Amino acid sequence: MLPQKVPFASPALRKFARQLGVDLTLVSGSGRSGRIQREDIQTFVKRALTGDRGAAVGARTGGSLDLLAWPQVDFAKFGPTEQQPLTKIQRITGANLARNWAMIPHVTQHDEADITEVEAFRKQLGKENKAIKVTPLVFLIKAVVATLKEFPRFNASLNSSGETLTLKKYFHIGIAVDTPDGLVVPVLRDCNQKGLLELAAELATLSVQARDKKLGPADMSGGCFSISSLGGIGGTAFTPIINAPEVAILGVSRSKIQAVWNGEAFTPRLLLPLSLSYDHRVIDGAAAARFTRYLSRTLTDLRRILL
Ligand code: CAO
Repeated sequence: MLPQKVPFASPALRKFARQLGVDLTLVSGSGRSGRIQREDIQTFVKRALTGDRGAAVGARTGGSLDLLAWPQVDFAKFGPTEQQPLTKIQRITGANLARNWAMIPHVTQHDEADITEVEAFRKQLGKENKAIKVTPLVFLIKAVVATLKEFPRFNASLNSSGETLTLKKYFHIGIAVDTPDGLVVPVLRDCNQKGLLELAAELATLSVQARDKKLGPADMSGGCFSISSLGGIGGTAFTPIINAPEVAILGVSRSKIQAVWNGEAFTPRLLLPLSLSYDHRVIDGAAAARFTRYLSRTLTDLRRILL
């Protein structure tokens, strides 16, 4: 086999290509002496996203999706329209989501946690600490860390050849934040070493920074596992897309009081819906069900975090 040509590209562009999962040997450079420009990578990704044959999203693993071309429709023929360009964040996030959805075999495990007692504790904390808003998400972060300790395979990354798993001994949790310009995922570091109030304060700071466009790449790198909470908005369940190279992500929907049979009578309990998407190459269904069961028990009885 002929050795692959090594393309000319600056270190910044190589990093950009790595983040998007683009194999530079497949990109034709339009610069001087075939040097690769940022636009060349963007065009390559666009072609891959629109299903252009030859632009292979799965190129790294040697496969091509070989999809049909994206439908070209003149919508104006059917009624009035307006063009709205995507923001830079939406374009970058979109390319990442498309790669992750196409390359990772996703399965979503749904479960729920009884957070009746946690909610009472949260309300109490809120009264005692008026300066800091403590939302259910902070309890989830602590419960997720305790669950990751119990199930280390969920705190891992698969290498690009799909042959080796890197297990992480640190607990950095990415939090999906909705901003007017699109979705970003800043990372809360060393969540195992921080208390609820410290995490609540950091989460508030990161959310404001995200919405003010003050986050840099360093704030969004190094995550082990992500949480996407739509609980403040509503809904009962959804399928979050894994944030590669992580191997799982937890989606959280809105908690609701429901009648639960306790063996003798129906009692009103506050139940929180959980949706765990996992990479089925790394995690089996049984392990995912055990993970969400453990997480649920931990949320119901937070003393388990001390174990
Ligand atoms: N059930 C019920 N209520 C919930 C809840 C849940 N699971 N989660 C949050 N809430 C409540 C909060 O307690 C808060 O109530 P009060 O205003 O009465 O105090 C309210 O909903 C709003 O919470 P919040 O959204 O401001 O705070 P948060 O800590 O839950 O979330 C953040 C912070 C940054 C994650 C969130 O603002 C956000 O951006 N979420 C969207 C993430 C997203 O888009 N994910 C989708 C990714 S896939 O496209």
